[in-house]
Amino acid sequence: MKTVYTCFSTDVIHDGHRNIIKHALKYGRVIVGCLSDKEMIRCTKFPTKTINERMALYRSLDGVEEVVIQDDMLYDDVIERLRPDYVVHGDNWKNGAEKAVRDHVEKLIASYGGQIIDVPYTYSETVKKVDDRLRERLSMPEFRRKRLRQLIEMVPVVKTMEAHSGLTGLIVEKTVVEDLDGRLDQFDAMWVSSLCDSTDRGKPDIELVDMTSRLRTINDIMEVTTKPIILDGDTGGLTEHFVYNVRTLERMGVSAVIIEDKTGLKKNSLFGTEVIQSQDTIENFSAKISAGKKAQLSDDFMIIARIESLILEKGMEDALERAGAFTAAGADGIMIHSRKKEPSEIFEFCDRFREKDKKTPLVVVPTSFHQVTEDTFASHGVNIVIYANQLMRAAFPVMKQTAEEILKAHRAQEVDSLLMPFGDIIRLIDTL
Ligand code: SPV
Ligand code: MG
Repeated sequence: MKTVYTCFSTDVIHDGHRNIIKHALKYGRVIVGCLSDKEMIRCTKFPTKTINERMALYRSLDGVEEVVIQDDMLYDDVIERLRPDYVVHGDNWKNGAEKAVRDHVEKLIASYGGQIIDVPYTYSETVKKVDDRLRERLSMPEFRRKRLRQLIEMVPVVKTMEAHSGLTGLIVEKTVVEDLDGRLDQFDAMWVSSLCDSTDRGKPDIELVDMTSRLRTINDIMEVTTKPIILDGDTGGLTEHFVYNVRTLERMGVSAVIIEDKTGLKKNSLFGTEVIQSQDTIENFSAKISAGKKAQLSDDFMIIARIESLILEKGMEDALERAGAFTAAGADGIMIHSRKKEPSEIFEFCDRFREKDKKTPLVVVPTSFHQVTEDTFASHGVNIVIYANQLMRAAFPVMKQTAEEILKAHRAQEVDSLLMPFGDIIRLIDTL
């Protein structure tokens, strides 16, 4: 009897999947692969069911003999293990993002005489409705809020990109790339930066843009995305205000707020000691964290403590002491910041923190030490990497140059090659 293999990466079974199984059964015994969480996420499908629930779902389908875990979106692991005679897939993978995967699989199985069967993709109203409903569900507060904690467990590093508007939110939501081997990748979460949110309004990053305005930015982003949001909460403000804001953020479906242990008029950390910045005491800041945790209603929301000791040149011991104290006060994660180009103090902090604490999530913002890759951070125990301002900094120079060129030429033709064709912008924007 021949072996037929098909890989599923879905939480919901619809006619399209049943059709695949029906075709597969014509060729032999059917084994279904269940794509692992981390690979499903890289393929832009965030699982709303656990891997065990997905496997049970696939097992319950008529005609399925066995369900196995597929841990590589390129099929290397399962093909080596099972050497299927046939790999069955919807023919939509002949084009678009999955084409490289198909080419790779075809080459692998051809080496021992295996074959691909492309089944016509089921483009039906019900299939579309199931997909749309899943997406809508993911955008609901209760799903979005818990997604950050889930990601921390599921992926090696939560890749987080700043978004400061609906448009930049869409870019973070929808940008997918293929690496040299054809593996897809995408961002996991969004950072709503105080620096970018202020800059977008032409204002300095000194807590001048108030929470009401920040909430409007978050809402704009939420209306068009599903990925989890980490808010840059500056100092958290007065504890009496912070507790209200925690509840508001939770209710909206924000996953985490990061507050920094500074006090008084906040200045952006990248100024370091060039401007006057004062650090809060361990006692005060711990009390703020505890009050926030007490106010919180769900188990999903995270309050992450950001330590500014390295920025303010207070030393490694101070940073580590604060990390221990803030974790004891209830912080769900620690963000350590540095503005040095050289990453050794960040690595030392992470390594020494991890000697004592294996679990509490660690967050870094590599703006200055941008040469470090996510893998290297992960090897030092980092869980979340935030690219805090790159989209804003990318747009600004091009906008300025465009304005200058039009002024000089007294027409717009000269700048056209700098610009995205309008059709591409329109395609980025979803129509309901
Ligand atoms: C921000 O993005 O606003 C931050 C990170 O707080 S930093 O600008 O590096 O201080
Ligand atoms: Mg900030």
